[in-house]
Amino acid sequence: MTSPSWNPPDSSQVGATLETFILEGMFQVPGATGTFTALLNQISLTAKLITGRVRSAGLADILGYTGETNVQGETVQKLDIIANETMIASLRRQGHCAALASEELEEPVYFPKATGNYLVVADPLDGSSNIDVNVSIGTIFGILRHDRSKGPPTLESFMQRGRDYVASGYVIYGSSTVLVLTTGKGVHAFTYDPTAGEFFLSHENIRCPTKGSIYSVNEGNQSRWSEGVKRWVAHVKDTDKASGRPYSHRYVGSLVADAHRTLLKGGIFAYPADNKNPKGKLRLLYEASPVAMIFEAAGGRATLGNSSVLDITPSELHQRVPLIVGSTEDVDTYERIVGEYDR
Ligand code: FDP
Repeated sequence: MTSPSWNPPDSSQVGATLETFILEGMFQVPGATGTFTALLNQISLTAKLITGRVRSAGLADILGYTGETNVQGETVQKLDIIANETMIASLRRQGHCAALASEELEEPVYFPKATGNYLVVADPLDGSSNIDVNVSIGTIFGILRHDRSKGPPTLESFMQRGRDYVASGYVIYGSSTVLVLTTGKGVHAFTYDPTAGEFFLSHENIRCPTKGSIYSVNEGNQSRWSEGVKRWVAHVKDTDKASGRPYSHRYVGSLVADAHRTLLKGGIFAYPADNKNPKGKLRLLYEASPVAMIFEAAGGRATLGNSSVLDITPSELHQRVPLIVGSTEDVDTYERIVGEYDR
């Protein structure tokens, strides 16, 4: 028997902790007060706490449904509630976040004692249909600026384009827990080491490949799609050696998992509008905009099908939109084919 040629790296040598990384970033910003840095640290704490609950869900009897439905009309699962409450509790504590809009709450929750000028939008536990079957789920978040000269935040304060978000990220609770973050320039991933209780920089400056070989879409929706979307799916499944087709199909059904794979390996993830969800299924503020910001910062693309996700100013808190993200060439091809048939 040969001895193993690979030893697991000592995570403390792989890179800086998330906290150090954020702090080092802060020192490069003249006049930074530390508020934004502290808010990011609260979000990282939230991710650690939710990781703990996700990892022990089977033991702690918190899997399964509560029997209630959330504002989207979906069945609420116990972990959804736990994740939502964890997020509220950690963001409320230090007063850096003035208000939080969450997928689980009809209206934003305001923190009147807060002095910070940031708002957070979040889907505390994304991919809830995958909780009970041990498949990757996640947390998605965006950080928005609030202009305090206009008074305390209101619902209107959240109606900001993704392009104006200060930062976005997601946490994937997969084979390991990984936090992916951008402040607009560069995308970095931090892997959680439970023995140290820290996120360590594991993927610095992620670039989404310009072209991939995987498409990700819920094919069960085929009969509800427009002609353009049907033609695009037929295209990626066609054989053409020169353009690397047919593509492989992967669909987890948790946005974080499908987006994360697409970000690292390239290709395309699409949740287009269909007859059942004529405006799209995914939520603009706390799903589409944060994910779109990450893809664009990593050199990928994010589109509604014919225009940029990051340029839409929301009109409602829980607004739904189509979302197509991925490698630039693959998203260009989607827009070209769908545009040709769905004028
Ligand atoms: P879920 O309903 O399980 O929470 O946010 C909604 C979401 O998951 C996304 O994570 C996922 O990409 C999508 O819906 C899956 O929808 P379908 O089950 O309709 O494919």
